[in-house]
Amino acid sequence: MFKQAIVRKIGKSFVNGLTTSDLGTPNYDKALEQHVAYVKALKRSGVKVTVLEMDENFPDSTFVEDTAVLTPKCALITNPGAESRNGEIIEMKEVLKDFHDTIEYIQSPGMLDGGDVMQVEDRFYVGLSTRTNEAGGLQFKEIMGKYGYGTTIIPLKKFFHLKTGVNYLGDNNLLIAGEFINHEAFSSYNRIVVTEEEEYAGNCIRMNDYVIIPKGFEGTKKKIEDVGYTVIEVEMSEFQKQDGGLSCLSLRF
Ligand code: CIR
Repeated sequence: MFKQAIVRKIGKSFVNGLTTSDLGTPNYDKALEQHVAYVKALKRSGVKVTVLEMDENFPDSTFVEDTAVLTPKCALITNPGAESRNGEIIEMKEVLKDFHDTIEYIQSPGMLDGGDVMQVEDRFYVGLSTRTNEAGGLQFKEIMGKYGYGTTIIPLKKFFHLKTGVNYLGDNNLLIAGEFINHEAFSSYNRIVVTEEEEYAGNCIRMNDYVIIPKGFEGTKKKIEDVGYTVIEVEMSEFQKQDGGLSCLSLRF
């Protein structure tokens, strides 16, 4: 059961953030509206949402998920692999002190983005990507091992982050796309397969009684509903332009 979420408002510099997509420049006002609707969806799922102020110095800082991994036992501050984003952890460290007494850190040369970390009950899956290196993955494994969590490390082939292509919905159900569909690490789960055309919808979040999904992906929506979940759709177009998935916009705990 999630009780809290942390998000960060979008600054005007958001439109100049990092991206590899060729979907064009985001519209700032539209992104603001979409962010408000995202927060509303989180609240509907029953969590208290802490909204941090925007930080114009960090265009990508609305993607708070990359800066931390939260568990009931500890909060872990990551070491984001993109240089322009690394400073985002400075403030996040202070924010998380209000929520957690036990704070752990990934340290250089280890690099790790929260988007590469998926939790399934007491196991983590950590993707090695352009943002998360092996040293970061191994540090993560050692730290979480102290708290009784297992870690499986998964080198990525194409996906940007691990959770770009695989997300746990609970009840042994994994929403899964692309290179992960036949990956042996995930073979024991009930796999809800996302087609290539709808790949962006591979990143959804289970929030208490709901699954929050990006709007406009009817096939994936139906598959999730068929398994028995109630879906809340949110427009994500302006975040997609900046390579941002739905999970990246919040820390949930
Ligand atoms: C970046 O390149 O870091 C941002 N433009 C997007 C981050 C997306 N985060 C995520 O998928 N967890």
